[in-house]
Amino acid sequence: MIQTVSTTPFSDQKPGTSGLRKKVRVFAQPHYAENFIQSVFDSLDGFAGQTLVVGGDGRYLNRDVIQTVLKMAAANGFGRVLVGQGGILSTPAASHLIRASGAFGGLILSASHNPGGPDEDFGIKYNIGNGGPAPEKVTDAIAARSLVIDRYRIAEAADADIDSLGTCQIGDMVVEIVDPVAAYADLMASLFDFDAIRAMIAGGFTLAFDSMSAVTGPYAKEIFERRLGAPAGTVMNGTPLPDFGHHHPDPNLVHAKALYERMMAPDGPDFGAASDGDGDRNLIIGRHCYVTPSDSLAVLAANAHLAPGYAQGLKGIARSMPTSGAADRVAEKLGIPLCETPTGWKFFGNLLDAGMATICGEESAGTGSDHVREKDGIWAVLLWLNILAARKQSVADIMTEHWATYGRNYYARHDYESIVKDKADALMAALRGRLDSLPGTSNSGGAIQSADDFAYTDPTDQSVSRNQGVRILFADGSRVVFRLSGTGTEGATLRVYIERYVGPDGDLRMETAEALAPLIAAAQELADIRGFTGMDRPSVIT
Ligand code: VG1
Ligand code: CO
Repeated sequence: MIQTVSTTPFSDQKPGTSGLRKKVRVFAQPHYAENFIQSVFDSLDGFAGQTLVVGGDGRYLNRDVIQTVLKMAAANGFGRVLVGQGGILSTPAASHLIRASGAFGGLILSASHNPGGPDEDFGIKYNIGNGGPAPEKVTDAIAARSLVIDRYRIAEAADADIDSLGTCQIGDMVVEIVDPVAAYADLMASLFDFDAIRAMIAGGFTLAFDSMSAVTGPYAKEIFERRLGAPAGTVMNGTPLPDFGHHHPDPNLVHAKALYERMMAPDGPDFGAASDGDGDRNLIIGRHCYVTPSDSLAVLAANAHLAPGYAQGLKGIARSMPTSGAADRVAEKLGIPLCETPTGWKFFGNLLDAGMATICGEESAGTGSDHVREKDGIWAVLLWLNILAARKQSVADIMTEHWATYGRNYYARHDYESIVKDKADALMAALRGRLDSLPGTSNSGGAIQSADDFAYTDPTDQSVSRNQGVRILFADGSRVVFRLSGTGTEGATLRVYIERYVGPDGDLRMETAEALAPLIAAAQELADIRGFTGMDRPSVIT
């Protein structure tokens, strides 16, 4: 029995950088999730009888919303839904499943690196048939629909058993519960030299992987412990919990501090890594050697040919605008194109589909390739391990050699969290108002060469995205970038990205904070962060 339920619109359902993210209490309002899901379906064409993929990172509400999605998908005419067993699918595994099954698209239930639990965050993201996040034309259509929606369709049916592999029916629609890990692990085995990594581990190489009580636990145990032979216990916090054990599943030096301290200990492991709530981000730390995400992208691109899946070389590299230029120097040396996109993985999909890039990355600890259409935390860790096994060097030695070859992009991101939204908007408006007058002036950071608000034209479909972040470029190649986060659920977060390049002959051994001090002062002078926000220092530095 299909019910058509009358509803009224919510005014706050415009997807952000990566889907719709809200507090659980917002999502738990009557009709809230249903309105959004129906707005997604109403924005799509031609899915009757087709396959939809559904899964999430296991956070609070995941199981409930999966049942809602199943009943609404049946009522809206999908032919089949594939669900990860237990409702679990990491974001990259969902991307792979969409591609491998020829699905029409997928709904990924996650607020990614945001905390979970009854008082924390939930999210829903729609991915298209290439396995990647819906592009802006689709998310804009969803947002527009959400503002006028007046009904949704839902099947009256019992909850499906999502914990047992196998199939069941809701009306005419087949629900298939699939193993969330196996196909993904097979894909990884097809890209990397598992024998070499296994031999390295058997030879005494030690690693630690922190799943942060989020979705990668089952994937990491299968891949690192079972298939690659790392000892039990290599994977820490390996059981997905609805509240991530009260931790913030963001793999940075603040929230993955325990791993960092272990890696800096005298007898720490050779290699440490962590992933985020939904498994698309990665943190890489060698023994006594933290690798910034922007540097990690550059090292992975420079060495990818050492892994079987990339032996034929890269077609191109893509990075988001705020990500450091370290990858640009690798692209230059390899003689391949470098694309600069706005923040968010949805901008990489077209480039990957068109064969214009093989590897992509963001400064926010996301790296991935054309094997799926999402960033992929475990993939990045495996590529690092493959490179370490092939080069037989430590992470620290690889970084030293990399900087000696390409120079070093000193880099940091300063986040100012929980700012009152109006004040954050006023800060950005003031900055934008001064863009024309800044070039030719000087401040603590040096002489400003140019200043703009980043706009991007997609080279494959010519779609234009404006207002993607204010860039202040200095004459010596240094930069300061300002933008507001599009993934938060409370107030506003100002992100300030600071970068300074030092060539191979320069001082490559500075502390990052010291190398960036003049630019950090310049950011304060340019944006009057203290004046607008009342904050003396950032909440998080990555
Ligand atoms: C942040 C990051 C961005 C990333 C996005 C989704 O967006 O800066 O690089 O793609 O999160 O990552 P924003 O708008 O808050 O800066 V995830 O792992 O939370 O899906
Ligand atoms: Co994520």
